[in-house]
Amino acid sequence: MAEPENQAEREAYYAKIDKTDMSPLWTTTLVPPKPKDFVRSVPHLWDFDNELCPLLTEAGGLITAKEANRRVLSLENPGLDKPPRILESLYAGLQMILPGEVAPAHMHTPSALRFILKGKGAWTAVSGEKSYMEPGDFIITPSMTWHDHGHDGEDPFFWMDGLDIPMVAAFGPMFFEPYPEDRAPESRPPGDSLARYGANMRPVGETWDKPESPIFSYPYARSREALEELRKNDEWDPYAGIKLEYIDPTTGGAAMPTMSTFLQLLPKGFKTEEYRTTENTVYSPVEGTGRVIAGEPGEEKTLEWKPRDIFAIPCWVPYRLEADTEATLFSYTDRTAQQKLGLWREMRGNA
Ligand code: 1HN
Repeated sequence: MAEPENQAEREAYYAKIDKTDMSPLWTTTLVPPKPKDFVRSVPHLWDFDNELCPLLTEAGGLITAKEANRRVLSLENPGLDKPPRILESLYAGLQMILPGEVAPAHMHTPSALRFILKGKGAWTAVSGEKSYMEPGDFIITPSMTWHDHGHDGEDPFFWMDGLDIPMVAAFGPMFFEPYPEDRAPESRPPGDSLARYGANMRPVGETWDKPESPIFSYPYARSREALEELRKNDEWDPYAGIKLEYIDPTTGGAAMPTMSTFLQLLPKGFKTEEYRTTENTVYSPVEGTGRVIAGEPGEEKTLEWKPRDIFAIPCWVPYRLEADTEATLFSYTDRTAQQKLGLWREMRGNA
């Protein structure tokens, strides 16, 4: 492009405006044409057996859960700066609690989910209801609900924490409150919420008007059984295998207002067709091994996965999943938030 004849004047103007609290829109690209010109996070995998577990186990010898408040390693996407985020809109961490420890009660505005990876005998209490956690269970800790964790078992216990911290941070309403004691009082017996709302029924005379599901623990055994039943007569979706979403039974929508969660089954040897979505997606395989091939044509990355690994697929990055053995994968995304804001899109294949 030819230099304008008033170039020197323009530069003097830019130097002047640079000293103010303004900037010219025409010299910046605030709204590029495609997510790939804007999204900085990259597809990435954290290996549980070789990386996450040994490093968090080491932290177990250095600091107690109580002293740390939460003994968590935050997963930092290599494409993003601090504060730690696994993807633009999502936080992920790996937490470990040791036998006899307590992670003291607190609450905060970010919504949290836990996906249980390994161990036996640990429990969490949410809104006064205690629940023992099993590998594969999906548990929610809604915004501003008291929660504490403990461990009556014998071996280290691990889970993945998924939070909407970057979304809350974008708006500003970040609040955190510790409970004055280690444990918040138990006000309901274990199993209460699942009995009230988890049997395709609801208590007559009770209304539920909160923006999250009244069920806070979704046991793996039930979700896995549903997938097993469906494989008998359902078609395999070429883009997802058989995939179910965890829902709030009072609305049919996502279990939490900002994050959507899923469990999917891929049979041995299954290869999904290429798919992309604006959703930021975090996967954790539960059963089986395979790989994900993610990236724009010519820039694809192959990430090999196995149970308890955690991998992240950014907004609008095309990807395919391959299962070497029968596999189940848990995932959480910002789909429901994007849908509420009218932003969500998907693309199956190239159309
Ligand atoms: C938190 O409160 C928990 O309650 C886990 O277990 C991870 C990461 C960032 C901020 C708060 C928990 C967290 C967290």
